[in-house]
Amino acid sequence: MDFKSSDTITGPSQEEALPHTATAAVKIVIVGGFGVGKTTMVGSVSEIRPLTTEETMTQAGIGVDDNYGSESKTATTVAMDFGRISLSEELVLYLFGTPGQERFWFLWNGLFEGALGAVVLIDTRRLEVSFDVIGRLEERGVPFVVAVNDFPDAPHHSMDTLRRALDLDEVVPMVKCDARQRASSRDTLLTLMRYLHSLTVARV
Ligand SMILES: Nc1nc2c(ncn2[C@@H]2O[C@H](COP(=O)(O)OP(=O)(O)OP(=O)(O)O)[C@@H](O)[C@H]2O)c(=O)[nH]1
Ligand SMILES: [Mg+2]
Repeated sequence: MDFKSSDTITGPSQEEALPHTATAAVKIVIVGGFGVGKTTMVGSVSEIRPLTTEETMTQAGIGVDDNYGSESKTATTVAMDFGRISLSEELVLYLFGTPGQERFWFLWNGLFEGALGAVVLIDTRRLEVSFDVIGRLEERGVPFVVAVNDFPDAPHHSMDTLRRALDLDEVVPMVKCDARQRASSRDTLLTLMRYLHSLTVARV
């Protein structure tokens, strides 16, 4: 069989190669209900071209899938998002975004496997879609931070009100976040890493 040079699998580009100084790799999951911005966050913050598994939302999903915001949203994640970010020369985070549509939630357990922590994205217009996600993380003992996405027509609530509505423990960090902005997504991940560190220190 002929093997054309164009078929050759090439390695990662210079920017995409893992820094040789990296000594610690951590798996983080980005979770939340349908359309809260998980794929957007992985894409905005990843230093490698993110892997996405988005499929077009069609009329076949009517009555089955959540179609909130479907006027502007045309695709939904059907398996996972994957990206990578180096937070320092030594520390690399591997990011896994979960699918938001309920019929793909069975994939969550696999995606949570081995995760050190999670970012829960919430949309204040639809807090109820976050309850299941938070419940599952608590069940599995995966520590998480809550990032409140600022959607244009979303009602404004204080962090205290949101904390009560979500029944969050007072130690769980809450931050505002614009998943479209790299700096904001990065700050959210730094908050998570600081929180994970504080939990480790508290345990010693
Ligand atoms: N205003 C605002 N819009 C956002 C933000 N994050 C995401 N969006 C928009 O919200 C829409 C949905 O974002 P996605 O990233 O596809 O959401 P998702 O959570 O991956 O959706 P599913 O995979 O279908 O559950 C997109 O049009 C984004 O541009 C944010 O922080 N602020
Ligand atoms: Mg998605």
